Amino acid sequence: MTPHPLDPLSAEEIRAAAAILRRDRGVTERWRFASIELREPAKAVVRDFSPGAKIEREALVVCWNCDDGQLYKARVALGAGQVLAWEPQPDGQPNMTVDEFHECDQALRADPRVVEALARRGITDMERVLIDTWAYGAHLVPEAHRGGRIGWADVWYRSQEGSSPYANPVTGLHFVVDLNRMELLEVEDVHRVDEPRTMGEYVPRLVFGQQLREDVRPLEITQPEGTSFTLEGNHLVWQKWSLRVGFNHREGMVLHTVGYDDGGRTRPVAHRLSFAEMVVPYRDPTTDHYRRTAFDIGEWGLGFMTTSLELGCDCLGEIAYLDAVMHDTRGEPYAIRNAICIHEEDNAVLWKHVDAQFGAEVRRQRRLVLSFHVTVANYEYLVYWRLYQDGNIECEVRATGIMVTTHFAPGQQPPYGTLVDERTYAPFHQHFLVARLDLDVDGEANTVYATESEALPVGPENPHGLALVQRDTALRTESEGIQDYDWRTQRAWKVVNRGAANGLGTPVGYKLVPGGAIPPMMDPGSPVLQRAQAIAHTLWVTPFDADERWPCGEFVVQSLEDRGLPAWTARDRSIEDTDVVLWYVFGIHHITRPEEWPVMSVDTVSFWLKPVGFFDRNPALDVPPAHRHCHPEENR
Ligand SMILES: [Cu+2]
Repeated sequence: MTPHPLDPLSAEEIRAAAAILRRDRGVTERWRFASIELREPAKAVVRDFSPGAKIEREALVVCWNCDDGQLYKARVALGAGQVLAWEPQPDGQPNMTVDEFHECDQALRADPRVVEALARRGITDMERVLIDTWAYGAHLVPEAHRGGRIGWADVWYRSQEGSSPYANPVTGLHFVVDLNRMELLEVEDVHRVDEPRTMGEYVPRLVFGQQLREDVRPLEITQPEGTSFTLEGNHLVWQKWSLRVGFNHREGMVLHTVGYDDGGRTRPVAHRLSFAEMVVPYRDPTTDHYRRTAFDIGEWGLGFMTTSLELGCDCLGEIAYLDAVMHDTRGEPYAIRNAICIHEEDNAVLWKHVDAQFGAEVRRQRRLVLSFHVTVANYEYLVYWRLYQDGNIECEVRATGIMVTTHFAPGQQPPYGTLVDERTYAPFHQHFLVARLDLDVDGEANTVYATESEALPVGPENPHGLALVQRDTALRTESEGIQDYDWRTQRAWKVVNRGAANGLGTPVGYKLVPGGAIPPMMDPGSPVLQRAQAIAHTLWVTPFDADERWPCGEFVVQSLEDRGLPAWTARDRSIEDTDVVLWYVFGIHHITRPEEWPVMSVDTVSFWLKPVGFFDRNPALDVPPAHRHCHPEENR
């Protein structure tokens, strides 16, 4: 079958991209492929594509030579078997890779200096040791190792077979590693704490004195006539919504060409929705944590970190799954089975009114959920995009997994975290997410407005002080597009097509309803903020540019400064009546709790995209009643 222009690269295409570079650019076994992904075609190509038509598929490849560290970006024409571009990136470090993570763990546990350091802590069973490698910010790489590809490592150990390594931090012991040579550079054995007696286990058989609840009866979801959506390849249609599902190593799942059928016409809402960066600064300056500033998307990649989903556990009901194809650093593809889950959910009531005379008219709310889960070492992120019958889109992220903890000596708890177990604290930290929202509201010519409420002062026109007006301010340039959340005015942002009016004569729009907005709370001089200036504001708006994808820069491993949003927007381009991209920054300000130990129940944040004058009235008037009782005889 000929692929759609937005279909992710197949295993054959990934293999071909690697082979062409090996053949034509001397990429040897001493190199690694950091990423191989589809080069998404221009919007016009997608718009004009007719099924079955022949298209030229291109791959974007990032690879590097481990001998000299030289990094290249390549563009490869897969059909023609040609390298179209081959550009050295002199001061960039590619993303961290799964292969390096595992090879580093292997190399370290085999190193006599590591064995000796652990033996000094009484740890001799190397099978129970887990070594997690983290990426550095450039300002923290030890002077002697500057310019290299350097990782630093945490050590954890399992107290018994099958137990949680994250229950037992080896406090004060870290390793500094050259990842290109896979060599241990430094053993940092800086401090040691007498082991407290903790309970960091969550697997039932290991939780002391645990008895599982016995009053939980089965809850089954059945759809006897099947689902109400169709999935053909990556094309999904559900009720009035249609879209294409994409996936890549860095953003994980991507939603393309999201449209809503309105009277037989598919009206575009969004060209592309995804997560473009995640920044997780730990707010603890002590020796075990001061380097902990994860860029989980730019460093590790949501796609590479995606885990397979299990029916009845991760998703309940009638499920359609999509697999994802990723690759290792030799350019060899592999599949992540059931990477994306697509299913319908009942979500209580959609709308209702009880008429005193004729009774209740009620509709159940149904939503279509597209989700994927990632595991980044100790933490998981669960991503849900939900489409609703009334034109709403909800984006929800759940954080779960195991918090990083540290032991401390009696009476000396640092103030940068919460006590969660005996002489054990979980450092405060933040999870900043940057959603990239390429909205096309009834076409590409869109303008973003800040929309705010203002209470008017008491006066002759407003004697009771009740008057409230809504102020819409067009954001005309990128500098005006840099916006912060404002609780006092209930600020939100509308993406408006000034050239398309609804039946009421007002321009059509979609509103970004902010949720989970958090301030960076960082000194402007903080090196972390320099690397991630994108998180300093709630919203950025840029004119679409296919090369502007990564808000903190393309290469964030060992970065010094943010080469993404602050650099692009410094040009202060016009963002009026143009193809705009919104970058929405939200997340979790994680003040840790004892209840989140030894495993953390999901912490949930979300934001919404809601039609605002996109339709002339409630578009969900036509949702049928679920049951005869929801719809009195008189109203039929
Ligand atoms: Cu957290």
